[in-house]
Amino acid sequence: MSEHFSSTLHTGSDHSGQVDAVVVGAGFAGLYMLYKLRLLGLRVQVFEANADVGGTWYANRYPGLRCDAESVEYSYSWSEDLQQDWCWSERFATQPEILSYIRHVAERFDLRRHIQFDTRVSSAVFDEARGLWQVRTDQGNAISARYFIMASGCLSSARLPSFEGLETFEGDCYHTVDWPKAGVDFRGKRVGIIGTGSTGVQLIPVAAQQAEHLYVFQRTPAYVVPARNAPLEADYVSRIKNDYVAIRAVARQQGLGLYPRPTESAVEVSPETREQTFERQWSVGGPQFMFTYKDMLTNKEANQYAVDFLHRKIRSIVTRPEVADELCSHDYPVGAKRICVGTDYYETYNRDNVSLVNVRKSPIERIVPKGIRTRDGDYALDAIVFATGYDAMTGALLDVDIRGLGGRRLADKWAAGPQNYLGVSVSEFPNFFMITGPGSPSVFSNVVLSIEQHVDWVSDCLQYMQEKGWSRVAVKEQAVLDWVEHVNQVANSTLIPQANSWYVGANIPGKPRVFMPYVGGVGPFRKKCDAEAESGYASFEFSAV
Ligand code: N01
Repeated sequence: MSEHFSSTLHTGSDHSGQVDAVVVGAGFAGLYMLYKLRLLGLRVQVFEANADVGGTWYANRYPGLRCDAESVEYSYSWSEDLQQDWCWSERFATQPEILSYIRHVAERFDLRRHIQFDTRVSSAVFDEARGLWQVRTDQGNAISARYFIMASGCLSSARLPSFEGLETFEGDCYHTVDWPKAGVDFRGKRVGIIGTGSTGVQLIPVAAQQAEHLYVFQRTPAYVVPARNAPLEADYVSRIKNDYVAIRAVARQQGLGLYPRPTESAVEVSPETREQTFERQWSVGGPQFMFTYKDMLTNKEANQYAVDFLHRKIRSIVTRPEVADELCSHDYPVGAKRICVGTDYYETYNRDNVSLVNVRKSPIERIVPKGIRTRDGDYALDAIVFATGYDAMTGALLDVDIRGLGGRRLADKWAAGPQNYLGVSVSEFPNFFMITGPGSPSVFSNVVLSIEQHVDWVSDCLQYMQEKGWSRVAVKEQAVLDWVEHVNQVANSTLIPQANSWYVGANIPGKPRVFMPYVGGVGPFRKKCDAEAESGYASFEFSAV
């Protein structure tokens, strides 16, 4: 269908407050979902909690933020004109560049008029008699919709650990997920950053250049590979653009939807070859370090070779041996927490104005008016930055009070973990869809590619229903049970569940420890979704009411 719309298309809710679909979120997922629903001729209302499009790329503005997937891949593929016209300037795009891309898409495809900003959906309750979702927002909207679609992102619900005494701190506090639009000036300040995941790793080198003194409060060392970011050369871009359709087609069948699967095993090559190959990947930079050998995430020995290589690198960069030791992780396989991609991360610890505080050895006891108190002493600070991550994958979904058949709350149904089918559908929750929900490749892939796959699947399903004259769809319980078992089996055949990561909800006290993303690869996942559609959606029940 054409990318441009005729004037007969619907623009949002009518006067009775009813639409065909409510979509939550106007990031990569919500915008494409909106676009596809409009192609089906549906009336769509999107609610977005932020003041503009962009989702997590709108909220996160901390200095140093850039994508850790290559720009030419981390972008929409559904419009050939768009991918030909847009020019990424760097290998790994900065947050402002990604945000301007998303804004461009919203304008180019005239999507804003369907979106109500500064509006958080508070509840969605399925009215069984009418077969409609009753959706309410914090701005007083009450709207009914045939379909309710959560496109709220996997990493959008911020997590602030409950540090005692936080309210007594006399300096400034920031969470990286809610960074002031005007920016922050750390010049002349003593700054503490808590957290060394992907976010902390990007922020720390930049903050160190400004702060009078930077204290990094590290509980678990990350494995960090250099980004080796650089401007994109015109020849490279034109080669990609000439071949974009084919490149995207290949990516859709690959493991993460990004890099070709390696074929060699780390345990079958000689130590010299292994070292040279790791060295080559290190000099290329970027997260494909994890794609050096095919068994790095499945074989302990293979993984340990990679860990040993990274430890050697840390020790060769960090000049103070005792600091280098603290930066080496020993308690989880590399890749079992998402590998971090940084610029001058380890080099930053050679600066005189940077101190690493090991809060595993000496835990943070409380925040005090003048700074942070650990078991071994106080750190005087003017500002504290929390780079403490997200209630990932389920956080944003359960922030909304979603109730299905019999008034059952999604939060109760998922008390033991996010049971669903293909990461998209939950039994007893008719006409409810999630984009890149738990149980799908989502965060364990090029998430833009996975978003497109899920959105296409949902819109194909709705088109199928239109053709059949059906208006209600619900997944069967057995399909959910089988899928959850499969997701776990695949995860358990790897080393990935072995870390206390947000993949398993370990960063949230009380969250059930369940492995959430699907790690079987985007290609196999797509095949399963396609097979479901080709079977006439055999795992689903349809009806006219
Ligand atoms: O969050 P995290 P993140 N006391 O949960 C520490 C994506 N992302 O925002 O590991 C002390 O990974 C915690 O320590 P520990 C990417 O997918 C992408 O960094 O729990 N420390 C950890 O070090 C990424 O994986 C980009 O022991 C505490 C840190 O806080 C995901 O977002 C950029 C603590 C949290 O790390 C999440 O990354 C940024 C406490 N009480 C993020 N509580 C791109 O480049 C927590 N920590 C695209």
